Order: sequence, then C-alpha cells, then structure tokens
Amino acid sequence: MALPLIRVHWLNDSRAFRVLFLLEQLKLDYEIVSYRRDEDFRAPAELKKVHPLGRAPLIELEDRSTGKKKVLAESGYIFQYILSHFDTDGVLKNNDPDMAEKIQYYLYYAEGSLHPPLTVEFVLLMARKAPVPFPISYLVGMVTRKISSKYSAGELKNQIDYVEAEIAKNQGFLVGGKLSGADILISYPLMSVFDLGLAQKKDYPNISKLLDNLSTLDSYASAKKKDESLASDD
Ligand SMILES: N[C@@H](CCC(=O)N[C@@H](CS)C(=O)NCC(=O)O)C(=O)O
Repeated sequence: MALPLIRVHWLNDSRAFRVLFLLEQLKLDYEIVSYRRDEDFRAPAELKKVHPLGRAPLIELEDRSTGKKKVLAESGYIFQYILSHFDTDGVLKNNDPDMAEKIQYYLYYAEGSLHPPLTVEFVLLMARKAPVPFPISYLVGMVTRKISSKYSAGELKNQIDYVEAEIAKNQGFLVGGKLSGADILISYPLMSVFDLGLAQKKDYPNISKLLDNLSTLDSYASAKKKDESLASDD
C-alpha cells in the first residue's frame, strides 16, 4: 500500500528539526510547511489552525487515494508513529524485544523527564537577558538564580548524568549499541543543553561522542541544510 503524503509543520529553532532528521534517516519523501516564531519567540497563531495547541512539530498524513488527513502532535508520539508505520526496512528497528521496549521508554523520557528542567533553565536564561532597568534586573537575577540553584540546574544535571551513564553502558548509543529513533529524538535536548551553556561537552564525553557521530550522518546533514535554509528565508 502506498505511504501517505507526509507533511511536516516546521517552526524555526524548534524540535521540528529532529523530525526532519528522522525522516531523512528513513529516506522518506515529505513536504514542509514553514512557520516563524514571533518577537516573543512564540509560534504564530496559524499553527493553531493545524492543531489546537499550536506547537511544533506537527505532522499531517494525507491518504493519497482518499485525501483523508490525520494530524499527529507530540514528538514522542510522532516518532513512535513514524517508526512503527514507515520504517519498513527496519533501518532504526531493534529486533530484540527488550531493546525495542527500551527505545519506546526513551521516546517518553526525552519529553517527560529531560525536557522539563531544560525548559525551566531556558526560561530563566531568557528572563535574565530581558532588557529591564536596574534595580528590577538585579531582582530578576536574584530570583532566577535561586530557582535555578534550588531546582532546575541540579535536576538537569541529574538527567544528563543519567543519559551519560546509559550511553557509556550501551556502546555509544542509548539502546543496545545501535542507532535508534531514541538517539535522534534525544539529540535535540542534548544539543540544546550544550548550545545554551548549561553543561560543558568536556564533562560528558559519551554524550559528546554520540552527538558528534550523529552529526556525521548524511541524514543529519540533509536535515540541517533544510532547517537552515528555511530559517534564513524571509
Ligand atoms: N512536548 C511537545 C512540545 C512542543 C513544543 O513546545 N514545541 C515548541 C518548539 S520546540 C513550540 O512550539 N513553541 C512555540 C510556543 O511555545 O509558542 C513535543 O515534544 O512536541
């Protein structure tokens, strides 16, 4: 049966990148509809016409014969759907049932446990950079540093220490010494942690090596090229 038409609703500087990366790795054809963040770094209202929450990524699947459309939201669910329906050659599949379950676990883990403290740290960074006059800036700095030191910095470290140890136990990948959708999904928050200066690569050699290895893949290069070209469009 013909695969449906896959349409990715893409937003600049977002998790949508990893969906492009996944689709490229599976060598699937897809279309992209692009959206730009506004001056407050929020998604534009048009995205709510596709899904009521208006967050990216969103995937639209269109049946080629009936034209019937289905919209998928949530990165973990999008990955699970694409992997189970469209990885027909088993490129990212692990045939060991325990390993396959572990991959599923990480599809939940990335958004459910790793991303929350990362999001808090990101919001605190944005608050610290906001152009407000003294003494408000001083107070903002004091409050954000307190929240960070009491909760999010330590919790983020707890999460990335865990990921580092898991990769060390799994021969350079998250699961069973083999590239899976879990590595592609988790690459986005891990790269963000380093890009935002929330951890140093030198302290996480296994995560750094995984990210370096992922970035040498042709699929990563093609996704990056598309992502950057869309980001530079006016
Ligand atoms: N848990 C959701 C999170 C989606 C999400 O928050 N996406 C961000 C981009 S990375 C977004 O759309 N932000 C725009 C906004 O908050 O207005 C997922 O994994 O898909």
